[in-house]
Amino acid sequence: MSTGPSKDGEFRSGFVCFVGRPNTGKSTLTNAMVGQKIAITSSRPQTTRHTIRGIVHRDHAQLILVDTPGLHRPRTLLGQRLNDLVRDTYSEVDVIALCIPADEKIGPGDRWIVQQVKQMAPKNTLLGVVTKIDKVSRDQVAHQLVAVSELLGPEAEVVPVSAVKGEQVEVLIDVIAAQMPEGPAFYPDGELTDEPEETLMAELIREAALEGVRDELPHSLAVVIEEVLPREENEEMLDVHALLYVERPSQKAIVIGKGGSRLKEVGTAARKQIEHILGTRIYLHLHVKVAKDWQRDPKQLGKLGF
Ligand SMILES: Nc1nc2c(ncn2[C@@H]2O[C@H](COP(=O)(O)OP(=O)(O)OP(=O)(O)O)[C@@H](O)[C@H]2O)c(=O)[nH]1
Ligand SMILES: [Mg+2]
Repeated sequence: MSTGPSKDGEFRSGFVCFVGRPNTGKSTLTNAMVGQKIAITSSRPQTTRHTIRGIVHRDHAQLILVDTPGLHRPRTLLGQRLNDLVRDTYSEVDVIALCIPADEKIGPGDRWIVQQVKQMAPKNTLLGVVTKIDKVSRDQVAHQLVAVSELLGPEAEVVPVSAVKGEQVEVLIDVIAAQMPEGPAFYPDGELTDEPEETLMAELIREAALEGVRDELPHSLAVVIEEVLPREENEEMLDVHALLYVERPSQKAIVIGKGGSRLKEVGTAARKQIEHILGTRIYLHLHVKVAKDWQRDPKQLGKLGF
């Protein structure tokens, strides 16, 4: 039996899924709770494209966080597949945490998500999370707490957090832990995610490539790791070959930049992050390819893993 702050002294473990509109801070919060970057984030909506599991270890509990793509009315086949993916995860979790930023009015998008959650997962515990509280005044936070509480109904708890400032993150962990069933840990101590290394690498490259690009280009970007090979002359060092897919030749030009300058910056930024996570030095080879309208093409989506 574990000695922790839970009232009954029992170890608790389970799954919590973060849902919400795009750009509401789900992935940033996941990273803050795990204590390491396992999910990429950006100021562009729809950054996350697959469910990512992060693991939070405490004396009295283990939480498996499931970060999901932002939910929205789909415009492309990709959008539709992402929504389906989020709905599929409802059935696998104990708690569904709806993220709503403190600095944005509750809108039809949020109401639509609540309706979906209540319909698809009527038995799950629903929790409200007011994110980004560092962006507004205390009064505004209080106001948003009331609004979210009204949206979810009286039985749901609502917790305010700032993932960027680390405020209330531990409180949120305790609140979620208290709602988990008693049970043993699912993952060994120290394991922070079940993301394969290749996926992490591809995501960190995509994050670096998203930086500073505008309009529709973020949605058109996909990254695939083609090959990872140890260097012949130095086995400690890895050669990583990655392909960046875009949808149009004009986008290819933007990603590469004048004389390859942008792609070089992307490579440098991504390499540093990847080396930090893997603890290995790498040589990153980036190539850009056009896959016309891949977001709408079932065959291409399959090839890219959607
Ligand atoms: N000031 C502030 N900004 C935040 C906070 N949390 C997230 N952000 C910012 O909000 C933006 C979106 O964050 P993400 O974590 O990528 O949002 P998401 O909900 O995962 O987005 P999708 O994956 O697209 O659904 C980024 O620019 C973050 O830096 C916070 O606590 N405070
Ligand atoms: Mg995300």
